[in-house]
Amino acid sequence: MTIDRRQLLHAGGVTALSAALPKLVQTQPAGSPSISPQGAADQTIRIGNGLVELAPDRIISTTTYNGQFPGPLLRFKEGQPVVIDIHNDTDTPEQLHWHGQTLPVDVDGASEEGTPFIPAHGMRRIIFTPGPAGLRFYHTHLTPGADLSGGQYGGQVGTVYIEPKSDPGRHDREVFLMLKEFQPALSRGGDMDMDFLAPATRVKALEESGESAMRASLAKGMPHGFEVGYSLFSINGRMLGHGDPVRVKRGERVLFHIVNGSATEIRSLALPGHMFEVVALDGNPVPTPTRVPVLWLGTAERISAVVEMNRPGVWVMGDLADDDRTKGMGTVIEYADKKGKPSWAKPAPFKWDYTRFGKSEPNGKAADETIEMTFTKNNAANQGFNEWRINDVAFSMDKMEPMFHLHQGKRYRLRMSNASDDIHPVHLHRHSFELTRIGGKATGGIMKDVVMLGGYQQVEVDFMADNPGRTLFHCHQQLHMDFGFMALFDYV
Ligand SMILES: [Cu+2]
Repeated sequence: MTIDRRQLLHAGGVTALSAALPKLVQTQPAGSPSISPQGAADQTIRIGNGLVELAPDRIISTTTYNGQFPGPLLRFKEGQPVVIDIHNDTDTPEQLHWHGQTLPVDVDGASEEGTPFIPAHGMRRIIFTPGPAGLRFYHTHLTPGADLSGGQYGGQVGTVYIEPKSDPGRHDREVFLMLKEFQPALSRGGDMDMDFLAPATRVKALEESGESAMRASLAKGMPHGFEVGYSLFSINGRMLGHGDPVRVKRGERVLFHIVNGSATEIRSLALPGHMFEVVALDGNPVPTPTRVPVLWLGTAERISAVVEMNRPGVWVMGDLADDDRTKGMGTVIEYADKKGKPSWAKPAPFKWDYTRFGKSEPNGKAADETIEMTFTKNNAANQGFNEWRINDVAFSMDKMEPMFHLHQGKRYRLRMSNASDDIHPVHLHRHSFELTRIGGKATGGIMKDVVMLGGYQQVEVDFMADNPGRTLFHCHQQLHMDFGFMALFDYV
């Protein structure tokens, strides 16, 4: 038995007991060291309301983990099971998703896969074996739809770091950065220009179908579908200028672990006069660590990058978008013995190309099966929100039917075609995938769990069906996900 009966009765009574118990028992992996289910948890997380002081005059009230933002940094050891108590002190059932880990469905944290909810004013004790090693994160996994106070618009985001069994250790220290916006509001279009992806190869047929669908919608008098914008921006829960600076010494090699914890935004990051040596994407070491002047992170993407501190001064490390940076999306890097106002300088234009971090020779592994996926936008079709479809089907939260049936042990290729002008950071639960083709360019060796798919572009990723059970695929842009951009895989 993996849950304390008294706690559970306190949590939700008999219904919760019968609903939660059979599944909880399965969460302890076979062969793992036995853990006393009655003992203290390794970690306790409380979901509840909290105040986040982004700046002295910018204190917001939102849902948080343990009353803080970001949630506590959880450090696990690869392969060493952990016991986690998750208490939900709110009035609504919750899901806590362990993003980027290869976990069973009953702990992954997605109701679409069958993970039990953490009941309102209740709790769940879960046990799992963390992995794979590297930078992961945890966040709520609800679909708030038009309610911009819910889901990942709030403060339920925290970093997970799973320590590898052997650490390469080519750095002096680690700094964790969580990028996150607050105070969302609906708008009609007006998104920033997102022309930063390379290669920029567009597929003409996708462009023609997407543009003609949009023209037809506007001709009928439809407005542009809602977008979300924000008025407050933060790194580690502080607006630029209001947090402690990152204090560094000349010659130090600082390993930054950066998480884009946004509900909807794509972020960039630069540190004037410095280069980022990207060593891992989504927590997984890349085949070709490469130095770049600018980082780009789609929603839920993570980057681990080493910066050699060789330009003494006081600097702003921040987003390229002036509007977002001046409203908080930045932090200060301060060298020892240097004082003064932090400097910002816009870097030269730079395109983000995943393949730069891949193998020079793709491995050419064949997939057992290729799954074609086409993403379309139905402009403003759902109460003014864009409706999103995968192969012409908008996901139904009522039916929750799997769209793709897999066979365990096979290697699958997802060939994703974007028939919209939006960038989609698409995410696969419970698996890592290998990037095999980006905008027509072959690559290999880059393992990720989110990839940005550019407007009217194609991306191919491969994954092994090695973690049976329902598996959720979705765009990590909350508005897209909530309005249809999800699909379930299951194994037969
Ligand atoms: Cu999307």
